[in-house]
Amino acid sequence: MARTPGIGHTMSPSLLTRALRRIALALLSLPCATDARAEVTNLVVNGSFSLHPYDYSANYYAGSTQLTGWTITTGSVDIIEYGYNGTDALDIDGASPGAISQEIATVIGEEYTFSFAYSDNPWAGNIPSMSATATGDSELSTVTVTGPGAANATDDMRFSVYTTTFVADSELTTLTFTSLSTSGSAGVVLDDIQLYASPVPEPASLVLIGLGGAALVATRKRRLREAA
Ligand SMILES: [Ca+2]
Ligand SMILES: [Ca+2]
Repeated sequence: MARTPGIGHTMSPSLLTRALRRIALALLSLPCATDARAEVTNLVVNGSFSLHPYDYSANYYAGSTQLTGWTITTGSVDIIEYGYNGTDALDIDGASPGAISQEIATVIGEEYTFSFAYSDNPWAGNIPSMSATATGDSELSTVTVTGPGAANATDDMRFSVYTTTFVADSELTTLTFTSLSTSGSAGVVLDDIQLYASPVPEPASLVLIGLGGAALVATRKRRLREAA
């Protein structure tokens, strides 16, 4: 029966150890390999709308400071209980079409991943839409999303997730969500807004770092044995 060639048949253990050690040292010398993981924090305050006054019958109007983290810039918004993550999500049409924004500290030249979940208010009689923009010194990202219309229900909200990346060009980036409804009180429903520094290290890189680290330990142990 033919033997399946393995690593041990093609490379001596000491050569393998040296090769792994070189990979480990190269990976460990990359400044972003560990720093990026430490920075994977959602920079958006109250992106899941769990911090609100818990008054489901209220509409929050432009100028209100009741929606923690967010500025209501036009019209009004309200919270509904059919969220993507947790109970709560934002209806961008409160008693009338509204808009919200949040300013976030960013690092010029750094890439960010921006994402959010969206559906629409199941009582909407039309198919509402909303724009989402990220703006620094220039417009970094803009998209128009449209709810599923009559396809969804309170027990089946049919959320979609939009994700994009951009490179910050200012120390402050503003995320803005604006209803494109012309009237009405049932609009796009928004939840789970995230902005975080990217890229996240690939799992394969982490495995290699682990493998390289193991090789370093093995080398040190062998040296100790040889010295004894
Ligand atoms: Ca939520
Ligand atoms: Ca509403």
